[in-house]
Amino acid sequence: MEPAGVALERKIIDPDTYFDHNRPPANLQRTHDQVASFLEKHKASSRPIVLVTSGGTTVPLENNTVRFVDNFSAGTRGSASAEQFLSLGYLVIFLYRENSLQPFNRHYTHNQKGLLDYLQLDNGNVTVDPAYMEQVKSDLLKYLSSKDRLLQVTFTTLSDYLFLLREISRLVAPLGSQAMFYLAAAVSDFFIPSHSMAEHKIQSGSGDLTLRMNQVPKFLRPLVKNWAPLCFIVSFKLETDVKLLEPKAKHALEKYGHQIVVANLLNTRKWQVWLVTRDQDPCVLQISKEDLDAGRDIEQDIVAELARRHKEFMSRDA
Ligand code: PAZ
Repeated sequence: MEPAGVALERKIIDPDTYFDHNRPPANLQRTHDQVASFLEKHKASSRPIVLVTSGGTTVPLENNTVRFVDNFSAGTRGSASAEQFLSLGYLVIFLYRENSLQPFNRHYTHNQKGLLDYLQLDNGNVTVDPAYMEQVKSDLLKYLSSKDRLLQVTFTTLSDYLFLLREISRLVAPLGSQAMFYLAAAVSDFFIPSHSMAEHKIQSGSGDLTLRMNQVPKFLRPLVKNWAPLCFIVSFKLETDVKLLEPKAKHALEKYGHQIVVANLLNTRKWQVWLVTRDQDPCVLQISKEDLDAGRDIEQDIVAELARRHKEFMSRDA
């Protein structure tokens, strides 16, 4: 049965034509230049590189956007993973939803405590509260020692994300197996094309609102086949029904031909994931409740395992 108020139209839009009919984001050219100079700066380093995508996408309901459809993703997975990749020596391009969590800073911008809660006034000088000194020092050291290898790029809407993903993929693609794509962003499956959208704020005077949304083209296909065919590509699959998780992850691998799907469930994603490949049984990674409560991130294990597999992938190519 269709969800109330939402009419699903079975019309698949070709990924290639998507870009002809939607507006590019204002930061597209700037991002191109920043990524190109980041790659140039680190050209001689021979470090592996990863593009981490993070956070949810918004889907506007009006061209002059007042309202939009969004999703739950806070960017925890992506930002924690970016930190782990940096600690393993990777160059990281972090493509994240504006105002979602960022590597290192995420520890000071979450709901329970903000930056000011870590500070105190000491005879008119601002200092770190001694209770948090060790933590702040450790986060600051990690940040300072890796920020040169981190490039952050923001998106807000689904369309921004897709344009930026294509642009960055094409720039990174020449690095071949040395580059990993870690596609943790929660990208909307449905959208309203610009030409079918209301131009101005939808008025409430005419009663209930019925939305007709198109299916977002599957961009993993052109990414794997055309934009970055030689790179190591890790996609993510989120479900709420455990029965669907493995079959859908396997189906994606068969259909797109990339290397790994990280599968997770909405309610257990912070402590359990499955790494799914085409020809092996899924590998379960999980951490205990005690570790989770003590602040350990499962991303440490996910990234360590993926980096190991990426190394094997690179060595096959050597
Ligand atoms: O951002 P977050 O830490 O709250 O959630 C992470 C996640 C569940 C969005 C990610 O692990 C994921 O599964 N991304 C892909 C979602 C999907 O399009 O199926």
